[in-house]
Amino acid sequence: MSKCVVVDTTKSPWARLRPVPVNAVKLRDSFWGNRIEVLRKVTIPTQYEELEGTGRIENFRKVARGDKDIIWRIADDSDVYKWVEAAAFTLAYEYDSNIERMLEEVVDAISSAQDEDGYLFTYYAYDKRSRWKDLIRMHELYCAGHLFQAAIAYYRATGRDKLLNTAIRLADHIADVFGPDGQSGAPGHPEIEMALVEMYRQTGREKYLELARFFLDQRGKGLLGGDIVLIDHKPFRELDSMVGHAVRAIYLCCGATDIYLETGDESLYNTLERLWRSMMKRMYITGGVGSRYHGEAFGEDYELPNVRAYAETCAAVANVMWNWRMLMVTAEARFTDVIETVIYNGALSGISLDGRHYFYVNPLADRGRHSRQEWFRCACCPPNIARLLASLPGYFYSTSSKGIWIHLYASSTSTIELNGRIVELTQETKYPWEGRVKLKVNPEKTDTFSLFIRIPEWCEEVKIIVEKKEFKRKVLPGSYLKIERDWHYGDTIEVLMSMKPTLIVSHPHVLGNTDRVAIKRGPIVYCLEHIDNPDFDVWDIVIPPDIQLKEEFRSELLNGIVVVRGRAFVIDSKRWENRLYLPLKNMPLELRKVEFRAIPYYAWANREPGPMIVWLRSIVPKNNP
Ligand code: FUB
Ligand code: ZN
Repeated sequence: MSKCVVVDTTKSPWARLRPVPVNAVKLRDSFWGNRIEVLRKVTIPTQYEELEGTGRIENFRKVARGDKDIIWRIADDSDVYKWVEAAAFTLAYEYDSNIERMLEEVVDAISSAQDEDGYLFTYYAYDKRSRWKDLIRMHELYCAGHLFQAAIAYYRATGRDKLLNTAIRLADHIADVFGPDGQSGAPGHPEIEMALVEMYRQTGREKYLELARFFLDQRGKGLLGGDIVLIDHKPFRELDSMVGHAVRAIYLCCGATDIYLETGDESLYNTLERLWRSMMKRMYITGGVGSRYHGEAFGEDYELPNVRAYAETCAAVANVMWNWRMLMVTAEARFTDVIETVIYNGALSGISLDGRHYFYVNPLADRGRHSRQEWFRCACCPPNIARLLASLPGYFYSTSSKGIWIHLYASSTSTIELNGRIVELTQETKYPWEGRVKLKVNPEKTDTFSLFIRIPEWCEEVKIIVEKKEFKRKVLPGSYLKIERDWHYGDTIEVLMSMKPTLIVSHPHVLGNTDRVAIKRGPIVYCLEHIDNPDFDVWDIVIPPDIQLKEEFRSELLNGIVVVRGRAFVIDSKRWENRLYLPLKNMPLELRKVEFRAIPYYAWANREPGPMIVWLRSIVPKNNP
């Protein structure tokens, strides 16, 4: 099997880090290991059934047969492509004949629908005159991008080039249509930019990189109506804040980062840095982004409503993809911190524990009406979270000429190629429930290199023991600690990260979180759900700031979680009776004492419906003037 990497920066001149393939990392833990098992056994097959059941795969076959009774939806092809990408990574990770069979069927269906000139988009299969005309609304270029990514993943996973040849024919067709000597225009929904760069990496054809750059530079000229939601109000390099449709904006940044990785265009990187800093003021504690329902868009700085949080699952997935690319450029841990936050919280909440129900939007407070669905009419999120989970093993490590970079923690065995030699690296840990990680380094033969160990930003105290001796250098949270030495077969390192429940407060301008705290333990954000706290309304809770939080691992609950418990108060909202407002002097002051239990946010809505809340009212400290 070839090296099934997610983003191939192996030869990218401006990449500090190189990828480690998905199939080089074997997760043996009960957190991600189980998730990937459920993905293989449940998610991939049930999504396949949905794609068949809703006619999305059949659409391709109908086009091949000349059957005009197809379903007209502008993004349906992309759902199939994202599923192919997810299934391909799943297959690369662990062989499964069922998945291989499904994949082959779907690949045949897709390829059979391609026109002689390379065009492929079922919506316009019979309407040649409309092709490439409505770039604002139509998803032709977006779907093409997803096809490219699917084809590359399938090729890297299986070595089979059928879909890659289909992708090449489509990419060539698009390159014939668009460009400085052809049609102008930019995709209403970015995606193709990063996919074209990956096509360039896969095939070596420079015209794909040029085309990606062309599409990026077409924005801001009013070709998409100058619409801010479509990020067409300014040229990319002049953007100073993250605005517009969140998935579109972040995919665009992924493409721009990919172009930077290949070209070193500083003006792009400066913009990306500005946009990333802006996004850090527009991101939920869960790593969710795109807070507005209207336009599925970013809000202003600190505009982060909790009940009406949009925070689409696709935007969380995109957030991981962009931060990964920024990490490849810089090797800076601030990007990995975001990745970790998103994968354990705002993205993971998008899929149920049973692997077959999904959230499209991810609120941070709810009255019990929001529930995961088996599918959606616009079904972008299910296959998107599937492709992220399927490729996750490829996010654990990177290499550079200096050594191996450890980004994420989970019990695992990995085989990593470093400067032409093999290093086997194992992790033993109960992460994310415990902060102790034991690393074993097994180089093929004794070798000098560095291990770059990520110390998460949430970790206030850390101790590192290398071969039973404490490592004395100062270790900063939110950084990579470099340990350079001669590594011998069997050398061990222990990373002891203190992990305790912590109360977090927001920037005061996040108005919805005024005088509220959230509970975080390690990378995991917590919430209160009614089912664990049946004696009171969880929206009524009041947390004393000096609360003693207790933690307890419960193997039988929600596939095994650490529950955080504590004693707090509740303010009785029933005392407002039917009124919305009360004079302050009439506000009920007597607070009832309660014991509460909090669970990880990602695991909410997996049992019976009921109110849920992340940001908990807290008592304002008394020492104010
Ligand atoms: O338009 C395709 C997808 O549907 C977008 O990426 C999502 O935000 C949803 O609008
Ligand atoms: Zn989505």
